Amino acid sequence: MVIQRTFVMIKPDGYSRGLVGEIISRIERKGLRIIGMKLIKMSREQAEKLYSVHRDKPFFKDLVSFVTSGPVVVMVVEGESAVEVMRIMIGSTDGRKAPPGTIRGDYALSIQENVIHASDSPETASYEISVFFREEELVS
Ligand code: 3AN
Repeated sequence: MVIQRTFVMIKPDGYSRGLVGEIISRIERKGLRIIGMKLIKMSREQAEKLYSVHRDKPFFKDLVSFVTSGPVVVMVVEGESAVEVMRIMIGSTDGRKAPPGTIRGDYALSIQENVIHASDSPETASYEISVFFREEELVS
């Protein structure tokens, strides 16, 4: 058993399309536990921190504009192999290629507007969690 924490964000397109309940249900039904959750309008500073690995990519500016364009739901999700399990549940980055049954496979047709983000490693997870949550805000 490896209990991990991961950072999950329902992006502005997921929020505006009314997919928050569906996504939370999938996470809960899988058996993972939400131990922190906020509905926020992300600041530019938070967005630049979240996507700092993409700072030099041509899509960085657009990406920051997109994630700050409307409300997002940020979550800390905990459970057995939570990082890998959430990555499998969300599907690959390009919604057109993500398999049916995954969140992006079922709800996204775009690379940028792909409904959801989840950390890609335990190290990234602890960094991303720290951008949005203080330890005291998480339930144990
Ligand atoms: P993932 O979200 O699957 O981990 P990353 O980390 O490669 O994918 O990319 C982070 C975010 O950057 C993606 N969710 C997407 O919104 C955006 N992105 C990635 N690649 C592209 C691209 N080629 N064009 C536009 N946006 C992109």
